[in-house]
Parts: sequence; structure tokens; C-alpha cells
Amino acid sequence: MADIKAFIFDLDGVITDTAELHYRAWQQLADEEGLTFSREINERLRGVSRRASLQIMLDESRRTIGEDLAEAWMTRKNDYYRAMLADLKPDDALPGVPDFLRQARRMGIKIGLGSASKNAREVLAALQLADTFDAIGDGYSVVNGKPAPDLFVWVAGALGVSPANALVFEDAEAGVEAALAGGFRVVGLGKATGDKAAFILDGLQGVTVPDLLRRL
Ligand code: B16
Ligand code: MG
Repeated sequence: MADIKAFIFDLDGVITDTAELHYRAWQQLADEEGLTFSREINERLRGVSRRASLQIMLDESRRTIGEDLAEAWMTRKNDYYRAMLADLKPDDALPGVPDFLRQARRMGIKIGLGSASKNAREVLAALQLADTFDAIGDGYSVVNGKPAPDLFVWVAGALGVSPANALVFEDAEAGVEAALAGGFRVVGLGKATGDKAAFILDGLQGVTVPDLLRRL
């Protein structure tokens, strides 16, 4: 069995599906500003920071704007997004997630979050999962986002484990690359993870921690 002492979870697409809320908030901004946007483009924003997400939309729309306007647009999008978070409930955790987290805690495995989102703490609080995490790395923790390994390395440091002893759960290719670059083992969740993860699962429903660790 692999010597795993900590699990580090991405948030959007792993703990809950905030991608849909990000999509609606960006779509509202896009409609107001005449930007090109679609569900397909939204898929490319998984795990990507807010500024980098806006840049993808600007590039798609062949638009160039100054940083002050970019800031104003991101603030607006974030206001739309945060208004939607008010409706987020514990039931919105993805299937199997609360049980999987409880199992891991019972086994003494440390639990960390490695999310690009600056709203990660609010999302965990709405899901009533904040107390389950021993360390939270979010959009404020490091300068270089995924696919740079910095965020996951930061979380491992906060948990007091080395990357070789931590397992990362990710739903996005940039996140899988970040974890591998940091020397972590990775479980890819869903189809958007590429083919580099050690292990690819549809989700965490019905997955037991001992079984997963045995299969690594
Ligand atoms: P915010 P993750 C990411 O979350 C989302 O997948 C991505 O779409 C979003 O742009 C990013 O967080 C930043 O979010 O605007 O709330 O700071 O998958 O890294 O948990
Ligand atoms: Mg994600």
C-alpha cells in the first residue's frame, strides 16, 4: 500500500460543481459586454484563475482591454458568482464526497484543499465542510497558479507532509499537470483530466479509502 499521509482536493469539479455557477456568471458578463462565450469555452476555464479565464474570453472575442477595465469586469463577474453562492447547500457536495472525507479523517489521513478560487473558503462554508480541512490553499496562497506546482506544494507544506506522501484529486488537466510537476501522485476525476493521472475515476461515490490506496 502506498505511504499516503494526506489527501489534497481541488474544489470546483471535485468537491462540488461550481463550474456551472462560474459559467452563468461569466455568461452574464459576456452578454452585457458582447464577448464570445459558450459552454465549450467554459470547459477550458476549469482550474484556471479569474484573470486567466477573462483573458481566454478576450482572446476568443479578439478584444483587448486595459487592466482597470479588466479589474472592473472581474469584480462584476465575481459579484454575480457570489450572489449565486448564497443558494449553495451541503447537498451540493458531489456524490460520495462527504463520506469519503469522513473515512479519510477516521483513518488519520490529513485533508487539504488546493483550489485556484479566491472564494474557496466561502464555498466550503456553504457546503458545511470547512472544518473537515486541515489546510486550505486558495487563490490567495501563491503567485503562480496551476499548471505550476506551487499551490499543491504550499498545501503539502501547510499539512506537514512531503509531496511523495500526498495524493491529489483533480478534475482538470492543468491541475493534474501541476500535481505531477510537484511530485504528487494524482487521482483524475472525470474526462477533462487528460491521460497522465495515475488513476482516473468517474467520481468518489462508492469509493473506499483503503481500496483506493491499495490500487495505487
Ligand atoms: P474565483 P478550482 C477554479 O476552481 C475554477 O475551476 C475556475 O473556473 C475559476 O476561474 C477559478 O477557480 C478561480 O475562481 O473566480 O472564485 O477566484 O477548480 O481550482 O477549485
Ligand atoms: Mg477543478
